[in-house]
Amino acid sequence: MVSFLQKLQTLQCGQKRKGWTHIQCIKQANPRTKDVDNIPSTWRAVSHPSGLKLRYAGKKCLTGFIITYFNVRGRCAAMRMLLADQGQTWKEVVVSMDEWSSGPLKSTCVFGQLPKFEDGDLVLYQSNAILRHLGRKFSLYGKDHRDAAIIDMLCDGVEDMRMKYVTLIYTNYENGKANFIKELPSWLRCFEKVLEKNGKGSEFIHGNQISFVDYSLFDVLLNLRLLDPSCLKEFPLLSGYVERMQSRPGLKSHLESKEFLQRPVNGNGKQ
Ligand code: 6SG
Repeated sequence: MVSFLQKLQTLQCGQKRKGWTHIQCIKQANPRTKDVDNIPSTWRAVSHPSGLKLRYAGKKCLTGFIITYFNVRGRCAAMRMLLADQGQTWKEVVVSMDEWSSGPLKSTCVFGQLPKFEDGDLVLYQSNAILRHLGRKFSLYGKDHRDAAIIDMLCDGVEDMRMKYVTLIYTNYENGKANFIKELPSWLRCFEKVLEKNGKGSEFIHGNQISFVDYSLFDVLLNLRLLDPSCLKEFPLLSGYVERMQSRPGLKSHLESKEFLQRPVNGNGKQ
């Protein structure tokens, strides 16, 4: 039997509706309306003979980028920021928790996890690999191999900080939050020092041009600031860095978009 998701994938690759930036689908017969409530009113609803109800956003996507993920910022926030800031459009395939736990998608994912990222016929998993791919594609990987090595090192440092945050959010929020906030400055200080050594913090995290790791660092810093609004106060360079990043026109309009604002930060409602 053709599953719900397989039907969606067929449709998404099909001729008629190819190329829209956002797709969200619901089973017509499913009485749950939760997913539907989050869809902006500008979306168009289309009934399909397959029994699916599909909604399309009104913007065409010409790039072939498709992000398949849950309805959260989570591990896709940085790649979405990168794409928006680089003037790219992309398509979102939103996977509901029910679909993930009962459908076949998980078994098709290389590591049994999302996000999945498609760039035409290239299919990638692992959020940092996706960021690196976009870094190479849009020249966001420094000017030479030495820069690339340092950017990789910084990416791993951001990943360590992100994992601490993710572990707190998903496994120990109530009991661990106070201690996490207490230890946070020791992590942030590392990045403050990196900025200090790079043009006294007036530029990006490495060199004088933006790299893919800037989007990841910026995303984690925004999350940490949500968790503890005063966490950047003792770090003037990081505070200035966040201000500069969020004033970039492409990022500013992304951060002000309904798609960004309405998407929960994490999958369990904690932030
Ligand atoms: C979770 O961990 O959203 N992928 C997640 N979870 C589902 O079955 N190293 C890679 C990478 O960088 C990590 C991938 C990441 O790409 S992201 C995944 O696939 C699984 O493992 C965090 C996130 N969580 C929300 C979520 C939806 C369904 C399962 C997790 C909410 C939480 C638990 C149920 C509902 Fe839930």
